[in-house]
Amino acid sequence: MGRLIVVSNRVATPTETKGSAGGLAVGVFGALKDAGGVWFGWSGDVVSETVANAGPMLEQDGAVTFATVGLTRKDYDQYYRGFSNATLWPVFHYRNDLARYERDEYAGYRRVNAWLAHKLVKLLEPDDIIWIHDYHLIPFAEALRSEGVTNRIGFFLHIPFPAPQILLNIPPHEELVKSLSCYDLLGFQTATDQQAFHDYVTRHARGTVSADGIVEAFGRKLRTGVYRIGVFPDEIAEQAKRYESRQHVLELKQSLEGRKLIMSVDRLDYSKGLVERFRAFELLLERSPEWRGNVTLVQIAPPTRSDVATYQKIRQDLEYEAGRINGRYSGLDYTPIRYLNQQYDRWKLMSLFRESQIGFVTPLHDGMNLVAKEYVAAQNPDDPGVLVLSIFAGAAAELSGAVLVNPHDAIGMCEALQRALQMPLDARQRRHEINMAALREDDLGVWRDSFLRDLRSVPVRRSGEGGGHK
Ligand code: GDG
Repeated sequence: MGRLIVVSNRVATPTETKGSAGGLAVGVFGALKDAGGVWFGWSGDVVSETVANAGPMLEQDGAVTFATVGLTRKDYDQYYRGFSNATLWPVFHYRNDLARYERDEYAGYRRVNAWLAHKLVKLLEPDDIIWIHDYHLIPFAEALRSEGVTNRIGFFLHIPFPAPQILLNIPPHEELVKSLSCYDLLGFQTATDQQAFHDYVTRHARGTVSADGIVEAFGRKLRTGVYRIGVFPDEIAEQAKRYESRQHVLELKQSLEGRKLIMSVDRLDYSKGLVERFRAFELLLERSPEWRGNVTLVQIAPPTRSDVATYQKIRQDLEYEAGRINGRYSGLDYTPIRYLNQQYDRWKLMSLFRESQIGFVTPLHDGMNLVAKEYVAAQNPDDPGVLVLSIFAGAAAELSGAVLVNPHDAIGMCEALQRALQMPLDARQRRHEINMAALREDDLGVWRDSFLRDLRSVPVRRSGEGGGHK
């Protein structure tokens, strides 16, 4: 079995993969350790051209090499802050209104992909299989192919793939899909995302899709599949329980003075539906006076991409909403929304989930949403909380024990909260069991192993088949 090469925009550090890192780092690192290989990507640093060109920096940890490069300011602005996060991210999350398109940023995006691919080529061996992650790296395989690489290359998209009519908003949409066709295997979070890609291929690229998911487009043949990313539920359950008697949990309990707790955790991102969520909570206090003073919403939202203008705006909007609602409903000893703009330790978060009666997860669009899965896994099976989940999270297709809501329907979300707050124990336990069974069936190991198994089974290209489009 050949080595595994993982490429993602950011690379976890060896320490992060061992501590309480999030799902992806743990899942991917497990596979790397088993097969041996390289994890390649951006270090997260913005550096001078000389330093960038000197990379990659190599760090060895057992059979795994961490290979990272720095980006110059221009590359960072065009590839990361520009085309990835101000064009692809909003459009793929159906927020064309927040997207911009600049030709030079797109050129920078392709240039950085080609440059990164060129750096990786030197580290490759003939039997390696290559697994590329996410929207920052769509043209990566095309760049590798044009350097003559014939290894098997797979791509997993962590975010939604938009319906064709939405994708058309990005002027070079055809080039992007053509680039995707250079992979051997394309993985999506849900059947809806896979279908959207197939629809583009058949309606806009004169391609074909066979019943078993083989796509022919732009003179290439590739396979597509659905691989639902998951968590390791039993590990989360164990850690959440272990942390429940720690100081921070006791302090929180004491400060709640017997009030019910609703927990939300998201990166501070406009796709997560935070403003809509706050307004639904406000409606609960407005329409159900009996809950005033008796329920608290804790929203943890660590800032991300804070140098992208749309992220500064969502931060302001949310601060305004939290202030307004708290101004309206606070008492001398009661603050309805505790809004925390900071990062917390992973296991601490899981133990807070375990203390709460509701996990309120309401993205407007989300590839999967791991928080929803973590919330379920962290519950005490003897007295589980209820997950109130948006129908627009990929996780909604699996977690049929959740109370599903449409985040655009404030009254509907408010009614779901009322229902969840009053749900009897037997109904909560039934829902929890259904959700836990789904998490165990499709855990993080299944996601990783099934993708890699399918990628390994793709017929290998003959040399000469590597370059460009036929
Ligand atoms: C993308 C897709 C897809 C959050 N705050 C803290 C913290 N987190 C952790 C959560 C969770 C992770 O970050 C967030 O994952 P999500 O899946 O919810 O969302 P994205 O970051 O948007 O991830 C998404 C995912 O990729 C995987 O494919 O599901 O749809 O958008 O694990 O717990 N972790 C710590 N402190 C925090 O304050 N330690």
